[in-house]
Amino acid sequence: MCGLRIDLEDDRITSIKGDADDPFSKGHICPKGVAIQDLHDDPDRLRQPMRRTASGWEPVPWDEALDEAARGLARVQKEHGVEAVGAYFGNPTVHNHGALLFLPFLLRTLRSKNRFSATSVDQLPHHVAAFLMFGHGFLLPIPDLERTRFLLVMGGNPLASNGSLMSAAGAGRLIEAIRKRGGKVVVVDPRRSETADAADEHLFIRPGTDALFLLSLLHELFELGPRLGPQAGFTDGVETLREVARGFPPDVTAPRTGIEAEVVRRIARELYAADGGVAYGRVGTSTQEFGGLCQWLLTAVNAVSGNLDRPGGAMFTKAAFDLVGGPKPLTSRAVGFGRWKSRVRGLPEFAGELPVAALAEEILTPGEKQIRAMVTFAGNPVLSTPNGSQLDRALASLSFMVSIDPYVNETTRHANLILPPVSQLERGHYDLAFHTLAVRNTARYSPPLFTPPPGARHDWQILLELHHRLDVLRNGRRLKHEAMYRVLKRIGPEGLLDLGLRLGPHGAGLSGLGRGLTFRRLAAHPHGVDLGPLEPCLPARLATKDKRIDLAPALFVADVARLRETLRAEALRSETLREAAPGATLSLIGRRNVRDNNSWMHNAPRLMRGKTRCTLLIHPGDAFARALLDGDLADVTSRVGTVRVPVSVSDEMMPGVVSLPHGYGHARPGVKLAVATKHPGASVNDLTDDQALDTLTGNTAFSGVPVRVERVAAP
Ligand SMILES: Nc1nc2c(c(=O)[nH]1)N[C@H]1C(S)=C(S)[C@@H](COP(=O)(O)OP(=O)(O)OC[C@H]3O[C@@H](n4cnc5c(=O)[nH]c(N)nc54)[C@H](O)[C@@H]3O)O[C@H]1N2
Ligand SMILES: Nc1nc2c(c(=O)[nH]1)N[C@H]1C(S)=C(S)[C@@H](COP(=O)(O)OP(=O)(O)OC[C@H]3O[C@@H](n4cnc5c(=O)[nH]c(N)nc54)[C@H](O)[C@@H]3O)O[C@H]1N2
Ligand SMILES: [Mo]
Repeated sequence: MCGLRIDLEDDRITSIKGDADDPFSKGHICPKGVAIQDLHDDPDRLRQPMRRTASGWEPVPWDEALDEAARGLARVQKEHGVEAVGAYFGNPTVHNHGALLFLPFLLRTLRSKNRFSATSVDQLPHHVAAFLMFGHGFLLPIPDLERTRFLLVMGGNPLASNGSLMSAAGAGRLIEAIRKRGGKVVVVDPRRSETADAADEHLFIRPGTDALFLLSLLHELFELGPRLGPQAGFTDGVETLREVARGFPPDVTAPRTGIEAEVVRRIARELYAADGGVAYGRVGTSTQEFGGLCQWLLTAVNAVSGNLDRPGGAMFTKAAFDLVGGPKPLTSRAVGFGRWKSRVRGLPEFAGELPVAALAEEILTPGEKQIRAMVTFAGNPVLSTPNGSQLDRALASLSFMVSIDPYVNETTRHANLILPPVSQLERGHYDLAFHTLAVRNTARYSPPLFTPPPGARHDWQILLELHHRLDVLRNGRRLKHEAMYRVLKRIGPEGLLDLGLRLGPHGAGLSGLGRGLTFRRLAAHPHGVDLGPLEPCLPARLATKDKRIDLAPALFVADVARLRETLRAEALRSETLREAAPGATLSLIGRRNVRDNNSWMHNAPRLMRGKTRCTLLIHPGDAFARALLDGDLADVTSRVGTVRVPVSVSDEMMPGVVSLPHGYGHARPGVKLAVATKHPGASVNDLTDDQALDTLTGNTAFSGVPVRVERVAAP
């Protein structure tokens, strides 16, 4: 989302800077933006399809590779049924408009219900809450960062992440601006993060207890008197919500959360009194045992304090390409929840996907509909999903696997075929997803910087070709399909982008006669166009059938009983989490650093200079109790495994809580990442538990894994 200004001499990049004329990012850039050139130049980046053989990888011509991939998948489906092929798509899919627009075609021809993505190790609870309350998984309320006067951040570290589900550029600058205009920023986090350091106030909270804190906040807001404003006329469930919150006064929750009752009351009063305030919760409040409840309650807090759909509060975007209200097939997949369940554990589907925590068992457990082949697209689930070692073993047992990815990494090393797309600088870029989640309405199309080498394929072309070949293998050549395929092949993602922009809320219409946006008009503004601040839009924008908001969806209200159990002294953890490793008295959480990007940019030399970042942060008291000094090696053990990492002793951690970043663990055999394997680190997901879930939504609970930490004696 940050505009880049890239200077070239001939075909050589001489500098990459933040684009000062970009209306969204205004010159901001982070180290990953500069490192984009390392990706393009990376000698380890695959430039042609590769086939795994007994004697190593060999290059394959494109047509042969695509035929072989389609035949392999079709064969498994013919022998074992459509569900025998599973699919996983990872995070970079949403940073790639070609992939987002063409992946649905492949998924539709695969016809398998065994679809998984990074959503269920990330923001699934946000989607479920938005779906149940507003009628569409993508109607996500976004903090109006530019105008708010009170920002409560829970489980997010925008100074490292640049803001997530509130895409911002230079989150530090925006947070500083809140304080400069007399506003206040409070961060609730088991770690005093970079964002906490930049805030007015930081409160430690025990991992996984945010829903209790939020219920107490609601309890206090109801004491102050709910204030729905214009929404009162189209909002249901306020009284039910009041009843639910009644059971959680701050005095009852304080001993569990670690946040004193008096502080909760004060925060409620401050939010209530602010002229535009917002409670915002991200990864830390969604990748936990009560992630669904957290996302519901965050929105409830904003609604009851009068801050939903109000400037300075939690608002909805009006993106130029509208993923919610636009025409099919340009809108996001049809949403629905729990229409089918995973085979082994019975976990619910959302928007056509199953929780990825169930992927390994779906491969490893014999039976009808067992997954025997996989397609992975832009994902590295071996490092990014819980109990990654188990998934590693599962992938090794498949009879066929195709990965669409530029690298041979921890996941793709198991593929029979790797189909690599062109580099990030060889394709155009429009932020289909992130414009929809941004703190300001803007639009920008960045043209490709370099022409791809002859014969290279874009992600969308690979997806379209696989779709077409599978379709032909299954159905033979059909005129209607053939015609569609030819049109798509010709217009590509830029053609679909043009349609979406024309038909969007700022569009010129199909005729193009209006003054609004078309692809050409947008492309004529390479810095991007400003479409203004977030604007109130309810009830018109609601996607519920009755155009009403449900503040107390029955599924969430019922799930509160599960939360209540955690208030009992003897049931501090759920059944699954309680069978921890013996002596596991510390609680493990994750973290992000501005120089990392999940698991896959560790091969960029620019990002890997300096000290190792894969360290276990531990409070001085907890270190003392284990005779650990800064820099010592420790073994960290959970129910599912042990990793060995250096410790960093720091009072930025809450006592009893330790933190390890995700995305490391590159020492696995066969990984072809020359730089990353020199800084391998350990994978936190060899500790996180595939059985620890938010059982309501199916999202993985990364936060609060019980672990034992022991010093490794010097040899
Ligand atoms: N413990 C713990 N685990 C976590 C998290 C956490 O906070 N803690 N965070 C979770 C979150 S939020 C997420 S989103 C997931 C991410 O999980 P994943 O999406 O599975 O993992 P990434 O590390 O993003 O891997 C991206 C892959 O895409 C490839 N790639 C990059 N660009 C492109 C492209 O343009 N086209 C194609 N075809 N491939 C490309 C890379 O080579 C890499 O293999 O991790 C999750 N895992
Ligand atoms: N530099 C960089 N930027 C990124 C990414 C990256 O890998 N690197 N990944 C991108 C992706 S895919 C995503 S989804 C976003 C995520 O964006 P953020 O949500 O901002 O991600 P984190 O920095 O992981 O922040 C999570 C915070 O939650 C805290 N936390 C952990 N457990 C709990 C808990 O139980 N309760 C509370 N209240 N807090 C808790 C952690 O200490 C941490 O400070 O970032 C995106 N941006
Ligand atoms: Mo993510």
